[in-house]
Amino acid sequence: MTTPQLPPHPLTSTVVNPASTLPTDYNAATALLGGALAAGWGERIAVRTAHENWTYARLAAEANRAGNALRALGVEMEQRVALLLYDSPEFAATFYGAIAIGAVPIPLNTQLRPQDYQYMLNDSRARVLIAEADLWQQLAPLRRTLPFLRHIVLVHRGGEAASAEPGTLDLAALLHGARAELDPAPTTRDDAAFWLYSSGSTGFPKGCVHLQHDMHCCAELYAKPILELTADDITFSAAKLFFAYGLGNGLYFPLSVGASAVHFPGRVTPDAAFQVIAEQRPTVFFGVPTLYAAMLAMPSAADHYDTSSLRLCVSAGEALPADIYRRWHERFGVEILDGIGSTEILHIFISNVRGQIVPGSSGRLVPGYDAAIVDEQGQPVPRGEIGNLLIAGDSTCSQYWNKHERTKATILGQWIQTGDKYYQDEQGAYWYCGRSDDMLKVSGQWVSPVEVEAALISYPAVLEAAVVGREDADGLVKPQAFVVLKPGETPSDELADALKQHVKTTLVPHKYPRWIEFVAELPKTATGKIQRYKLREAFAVTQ
Ligand code: 3UK
Repeated sequence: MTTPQLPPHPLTSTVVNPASTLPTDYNAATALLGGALAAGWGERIAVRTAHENWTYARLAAEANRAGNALRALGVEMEQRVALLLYDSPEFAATFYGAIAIGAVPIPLNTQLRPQDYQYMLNDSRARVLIAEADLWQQLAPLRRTLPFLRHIVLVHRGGEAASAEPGTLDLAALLHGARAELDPAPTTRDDAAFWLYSSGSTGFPKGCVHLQHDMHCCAELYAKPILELTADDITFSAAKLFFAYGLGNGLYFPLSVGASAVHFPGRVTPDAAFQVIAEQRPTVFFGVPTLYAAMLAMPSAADHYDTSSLRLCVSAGEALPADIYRRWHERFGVEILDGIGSTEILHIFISNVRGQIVPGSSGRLVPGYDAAIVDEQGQPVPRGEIGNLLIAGDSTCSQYWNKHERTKATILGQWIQTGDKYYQDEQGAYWYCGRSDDMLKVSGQWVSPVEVEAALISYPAVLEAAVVGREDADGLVKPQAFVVLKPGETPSDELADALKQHVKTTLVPHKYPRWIEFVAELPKTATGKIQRYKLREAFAVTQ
């Protein structure tokens, strides 16, 4: 890969840096929760679930208890605390409690495999893992391979015996025994606050180190001006809190304006989404294109469920096809704002705005961020031409933990390479044109073709496999596999089904190839590298 030259940083008057107005001594947890109490929001509801409501006062007290409990376990400033939790008030309390003592929470995706957790726990050297008791079950056999972990703290839901797990502690008991007042750690606005892991095309996930000021930037630049979020709002995010997208939607956005967040611990199926909307009456709903398409596919949803509380919807994770936008608007009378964000930049930096939506586009630059579209040499391309999208903005992570080369290849001074191909039209809207790597976004989540190919090849009948993206009837990208069988093996629909099942169980379900085509051979370079672009062209599939 050639490293592009830095484009000149366009220091326009629209560029504001919210972090520069923060005091040097700054702690994101005390700023947000202490700030909420100082603003007189103590009795407002911060987090709603089907079973309970937590006020801001309760959340602040529980976060302090969590911070004190972690300190009592020996956790010090800068040490990592991994969270393997469902969306819940406990997630909020432990996330902010860890930040308050200067420790660094790392929310982990609850849908991964044991070996993924093993990597992230050892890469981060987390001292404490706070986990759902049912999720810990699958990790417990790996306990001996996690040398940095000193304590495992479990959240028992649904009345399992809290003492059932030897060698673990119980979060409820720890919180119960801890003081509700806390001396916050003397962090600065540029200290690490939390990490989020982001997966790549090859190699291991990368820990994006986010700083104390980053959440403040996203709330000031995006949530307040673009979403026009106020204390009257109730947010509901289908994307979970462990995703960068969900963390803003369901935690620090609502809390930064005195609003409420609905936390739903389960899988957000189209049915569940409608039910939560009808029961909890959120005003802003955050989804991904696949979910909007699936909700639209439920024939009489608009008649069965009351969606009248919604004033705004948001889509991110992958491009929202114009057709889905239009059908949703027609059916439910609410706009969907499509915007592009990333784990590295923490939240959305290019977005549509209310009343000026350009369906099918990602919208315009969020004021406070800068964008440049450059060629392979790093030179800006003329307006209307496709190039690599670079973004400058103060919510960008400081580094990938322990991955110096990857950090240097991605973060170029003020600019970060998004890995996305974009063009900007004459009116200023940005249009997504695919990735510059072979990565796919499926249901808003990463799929590495290399990983799916490896899973296919691990099936006895398979000799070789290549995976590319292909659009389904809704214009949403799903994996398609081209498979070469071993001599003597015969293609069949049953074998195709077996291969799909095999990928679903070897990897996580959303990664399985929706179409399997058996071929005699794969196009390759002289050095044996699969030419995925030829497969995309030959079979008229798009990224
Ligand atoms: C793609 C989009 C077209 C694009 C995310 C915070 O998705 C988020 O973070 P990830 O790190 O992925 C980032 C990549 O996903 N992408 C995201 N949104 C769009 N492509 N249109 C979109 N609207 O390739 C980007 O580089 O998982 C993180 C907040 C919002 C988010 N979507």
